[in-house]
Amino acid sequence: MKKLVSISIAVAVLAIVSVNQAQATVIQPIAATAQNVEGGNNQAYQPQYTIDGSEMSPGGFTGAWPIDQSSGALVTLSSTAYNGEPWTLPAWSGDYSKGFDWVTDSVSVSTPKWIAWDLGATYNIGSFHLWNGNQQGANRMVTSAEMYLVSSLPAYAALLPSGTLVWSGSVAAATQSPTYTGADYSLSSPTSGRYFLMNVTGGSGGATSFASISEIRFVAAVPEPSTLMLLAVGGLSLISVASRTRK
Ligand SMILES: [Ca+2]
Repeated sequence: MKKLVSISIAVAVLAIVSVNQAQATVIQPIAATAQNVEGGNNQAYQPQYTIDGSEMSPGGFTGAWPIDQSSGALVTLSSTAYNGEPWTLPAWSGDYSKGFDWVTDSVSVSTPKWIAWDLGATYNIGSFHLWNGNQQGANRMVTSAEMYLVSSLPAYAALLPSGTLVWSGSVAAATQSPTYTGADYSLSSPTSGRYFLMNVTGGSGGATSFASISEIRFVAAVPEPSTLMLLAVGGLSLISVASRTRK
């Protein structure tokens, strides 16, 4: 009986530890492409600026971002120079080859406005965290979009590829302040895949303006806490039964 009690305690402790460690894994995509880029593929508005930590602070991208290593939570992300074009920043010294965000061509054109990301490996994705355009002005944000699971990273200017719709909805506006932290968006259900594509369906400037995205990260689905809790409860019940039997 003593052995059973020890095993039960071990199971319960393990389960409780697992619950505490079930933190989300944040995935930084390794590559991005887009259907179009403002200004006929302007190099300052390229899709890769949604995955490189550009426009993020404090102190710029340090490598530890966006996860707070002690708490496992997304840290506060913000613009180091919101509401300013990249070349107005001293850090960029007029280097037009560097930017902070992806900017679509006019949303009025009939071709789809998509941006796609390669996560580098297959993950079971539960949600994504998106920072809407935070520096291009109130009329340059995404207001609605769809997210698709696709089989590969499409080439620049390709038409909307076939894929599985995994999310669609409104996209919250950026605050255009240095404390802007973006927002979480949960997929309809956890989706295993490597390539995800966002089709922009609406912009804050209406049909004649552009829309922009500052940054994105994908978040892996975590094991159902209920399953782990059941394990823990099961273990504790065994302990309870065992101690009662001993009396
Ligand atoms: Ca960026």
